[in-house]
Amino acid sequence: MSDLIAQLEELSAEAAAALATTQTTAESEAWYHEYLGRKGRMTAVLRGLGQLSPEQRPQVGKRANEIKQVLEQALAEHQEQIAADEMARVLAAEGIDVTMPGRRPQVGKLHPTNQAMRDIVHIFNQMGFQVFDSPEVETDDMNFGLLNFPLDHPAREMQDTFFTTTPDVILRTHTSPGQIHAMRKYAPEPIRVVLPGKCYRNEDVTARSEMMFYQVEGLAIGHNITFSDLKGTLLNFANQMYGEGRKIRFRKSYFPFTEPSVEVDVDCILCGGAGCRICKYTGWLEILGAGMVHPVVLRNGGYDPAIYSGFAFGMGIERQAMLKRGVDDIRLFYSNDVRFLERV
Ligand code: FA5
Repeated sequence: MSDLIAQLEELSAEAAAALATTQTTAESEAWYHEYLGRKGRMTAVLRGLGQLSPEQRPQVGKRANEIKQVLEQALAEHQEQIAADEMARVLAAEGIDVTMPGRRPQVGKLHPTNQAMRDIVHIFNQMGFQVFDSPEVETDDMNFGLLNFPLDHPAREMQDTFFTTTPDVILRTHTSPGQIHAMRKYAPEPIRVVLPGKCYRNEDVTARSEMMFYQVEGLAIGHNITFSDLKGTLLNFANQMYGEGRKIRFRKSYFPFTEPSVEVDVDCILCGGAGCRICKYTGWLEILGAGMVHPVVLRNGGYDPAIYSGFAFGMGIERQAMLKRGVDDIRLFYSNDVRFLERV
């Protein structure tokens, strides 16, 4: 028995010394097969166990297991060291200095139009308005006729239209046709919806006007909805969008689909009403158009104007983003200049 243990000890010492001389992962694996593998030298020595008495076998077996564990542990540590050395050699060859600070990864962010759209929609969601999707390509009737723009009426020229080669099919000039879609879907149920989306107008591009821009439409229809509801809703919006304590003012206006119609201003977020370049020294900034839904439009949507009333409003999203972020040229939004997109 002591003979076998002595052989194991000797093999263990030899294996440990041999392990220290291996320098690559492949060499260390060859070492494993030579000493600890199924056909390795340790297994060969342990074949002698069969000649021992049943009392002696467990003692020798126990010692063999201990030696095996120690060698396996040594192999694992040695292989880790080899891997670290190999990595260091590769890095040194490539000239990489791992102690240098890393480069900040470029992360994307929402486009300012999308950010403003999400802010606006979120505010109205909290007031119980749900998003309603409606098409960007419309019939002339949806965009104008059903919204009470009489044929050949000069009001149509308020919005210069892009026509398509298909007669009567146009790119919508505003999100208001979505009012008809929403009403026809839900009438006679009361509704509160917001309709965000792209609009197109064939007009000269300037610092304030684009050919393609976004609007958010709002529509509430029910019993006893009054102008005060419109005012309360928009004041709440202005406070959340531009900060608590905002004042709003209504100026009379004209839209064929609302009666009465108003344009709504908020007190200048830059000068607080004192007068500055942004508000053109008026103290006020225009933020949207609105009014009570015209009875003809209610009827076209499927609501009886004797029973139902409603309000609607529509705002330009880029214009809201411009006010909030102090951008003075709408053309920057879609010129894809990364410096602008990073700044706002
Ligand atoms: C309308 O489009 C009405 N449909 C709004 C409305 C809805 C009134 C519901 C009443 C009830 P207007 O043409 O004023 O109105 O446009 C509304 C807003 O869209 C403007 O205040 C402006 O913010 C934005 N807008 C209009 N034209 C452009 C343009 N060319 N470029 C960028 N924004 C524009």
